[in-house]
Order: sequence, then structure tokens, then C-alpha cells
Amino acid sequence: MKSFEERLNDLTSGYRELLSRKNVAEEDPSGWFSRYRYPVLTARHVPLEWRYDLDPQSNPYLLQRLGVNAVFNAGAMMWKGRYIMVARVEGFDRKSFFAVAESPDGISQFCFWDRPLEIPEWGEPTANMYDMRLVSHQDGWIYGVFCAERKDPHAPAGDLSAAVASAGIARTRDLKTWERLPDLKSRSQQRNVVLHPEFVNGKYAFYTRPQDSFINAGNGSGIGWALVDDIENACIAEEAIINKRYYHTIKELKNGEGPAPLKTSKGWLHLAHGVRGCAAGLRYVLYLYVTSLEEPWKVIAEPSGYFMAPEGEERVGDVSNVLFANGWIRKEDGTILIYYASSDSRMHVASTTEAILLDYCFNTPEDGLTTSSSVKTINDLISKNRGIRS
Ligand code: M1P
Repeated sequence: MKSFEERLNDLTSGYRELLSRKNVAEEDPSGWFSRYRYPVLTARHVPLEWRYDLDPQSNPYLLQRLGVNAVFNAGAMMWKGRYIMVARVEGFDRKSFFAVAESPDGISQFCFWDRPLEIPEWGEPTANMYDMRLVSHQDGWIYGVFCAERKDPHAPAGDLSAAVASAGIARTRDLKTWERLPDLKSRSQQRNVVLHPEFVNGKYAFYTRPQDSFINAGNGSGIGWALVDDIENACIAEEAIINKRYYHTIKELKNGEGPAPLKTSKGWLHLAHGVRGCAAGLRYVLYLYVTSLEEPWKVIAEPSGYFMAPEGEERVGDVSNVLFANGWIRKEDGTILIYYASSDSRMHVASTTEAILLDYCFNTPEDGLTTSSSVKTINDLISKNRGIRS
């Protein structure tokens, strides 16, 4: 059996090796993006100090005391020249919490800050907090909007899984100390709520995802849009659906806004997830759409189908067949780093540019919603290509 010191050496050198690993870009045949080969943040990136009691007196076998199950669904932003993710870290005890990790180049060497974030409670304590969308708002604050999950107080006796999802709101100026504001008040349950980075008609604007129950969107027919007067007492009076779900598409069952949209010369660029059902369960893919600069609630471009779907080892994890993204960073040169999680287990990064994403959004045909329409679109492309080539 290895001694305490030998085990500590092994653990420390393995950890250092993981954190110093350089990442490698692999271009997708579509030309839309490059995936990076290695996940950028995983359970193994969580500091040893958070998981092991490092005192040989109280832990002579150097056993792990607090296991981390997964690191995923991270918000992202630039902060003081560093690439930052606020990740959802899930313990073996199934509780998720938030932790900041930073990297010098955004594609490798992500390292967690000293301690996980302490987000103050508001109202009934939240059993689970997850999926933070980070937004540097025009008002000068950095906001974190996340899902606050509590046990359903109206669940029948014996039902220990019914839950209520609402949008928790917290804000900070330094990413370390967070002020919790009241949860967003809404008639329905809410998940995947995102704050728009600018005031609209002098008000705060939210992308919402109304849902009938904790899991099912039900009558919640897509991504919503709501204006709010007071962020310190945010209340949705009216909510309009701006990006609908459709039968037999990648977002038939559910969809949800990803990170806050990016402002470009051609419109607000949005990344979202779409969910469909199949014999293997739910399948989550990522898609893009663009809304008008003047009226950010009006969709002006939406390519058919998905932009990214789970591939290879991304397909397997705690909740398999899932890609989910709630963070991206645009660099000054127009490069966009998309931080996405696979199968509710780990974080990856893909790299692309604003120019490519806009070209993709405005020049990829829309979904005609029928087989005949899809075949016509392919035949039009073939005819165009033959015209050029002959
Ligand atoms: O398990 C997949 C995802 O499911 C939920 O997303 P949605 O509400 O859109 O179905 C969230 O719990 C998310 O965290 C999770 O990744």
C-alpha cells in the first residue's frame, strides 16, 4: 500500500499535468468551427484541497472526502485579461454550486480560484443552483442569472422528486462577492433565463423559458422575452414567445437561450439549445439565430437544424446525448470561443469567428418543416453548383 506521501505525490503530479496540458484545435468539416480535443474543465480539475483532507493525522490513507461528480454548464466572460468560466460543479451529493476558473488563453490551463462561490440565499433556501449566465450589463454590474431549484411544496406526500424551477439573480463587481437579489417573479416555472446586456426602452430585458412543470415545457412554447422595470424586484408582467418550438425539428420538445446574445453589425447573435425526444431519450443540440438590433425580440435569421451536436465521447455521460452551452467569449479580433458542456459531465471549447457565424446564420437555408421542402433546398443547391461548374 502506498504511503500518505506517495499518494500525495501521485495526486499532485497528476493534477499539475492535467492543468498544464496544451489543447489542440481540430477543424470541423463544416468549416463552421474547430473543436478543441481535450475538455477544458472536468471533475479532475477541481483542486485537491476541496476534495481531500490533506492532514495525515485525520486522513492517514489520504482518502477523498468530498467527491466531485461533474463540472459543466459554465457561464463565461473576459475579466482583467483572463478567460473566466463560472462553472456548475456537482458533488457526489448531487448538489451543484458555482466556482470560477480562469485561463490565460481560453483554450487550456483552466485553473479554479481558491474557493467555490458563496451565493447568498434568498427566500426558501435553494436545494440546487445551476447554469449561471454571466452578463456585464450596461448598468455597470456583472449579473449572474441561474436556475434556483426548490422542492415543490405542493407535491403529493411521498413524491420526493417534484421541484420548482425559478430564475435566481445575483450581481457582483469583482466575481468574488455576490449580492443576491429577489428571484424573478413569473406566473410559470422558469429555467434558462438570460439577462439582455443592454437596456431596452429604458428597462431590463430577459430571455425566458416558461415551463409548465420542472421538466416539461408543456404550454411554454419556446424562448420568451420580457421587460422588467426594477432589477431589484424583477417581475414579469408580460412575456412574448420570440423563438418558438416546432413539430419535427431539433427543438420540438424544448429550447432555451444559451449565453447572452452578442451585438454585431447585422443583429444580435444568439446561441441556444434545442431538445427532441427519441427512443434513446432526450437529445440536446446547439443552434443559432439572429434578432434585430433595433428590436432584439424579432428574429431576422434562423438556419435550419443544429449547429453543433454531441460527437464521439461527448455523447456519453451522466445525461447522455446532450450538448448545452451558456457561455461564450468574443475576442477583439472577432474570434468567438464557445464554451459547451457534453452530457452534463464536462466542459469543452470550440473556436470560430463572428464573420463565420453571421455568414452561417444568414446564408444557411431555413427549415421548411417538410421533407419535400428539404429536398427542394438540396436540389436548388445542386442546380446552382452545376450552373457554376458547367
Ligand atoms: O440534462 C440536460 C439539461 O437539462 C436542463 O435543461 P432544460 O431545462 O432546457 O431541459 C437543465 O437541467 C440543464 O442543466 C441540463 O444540462
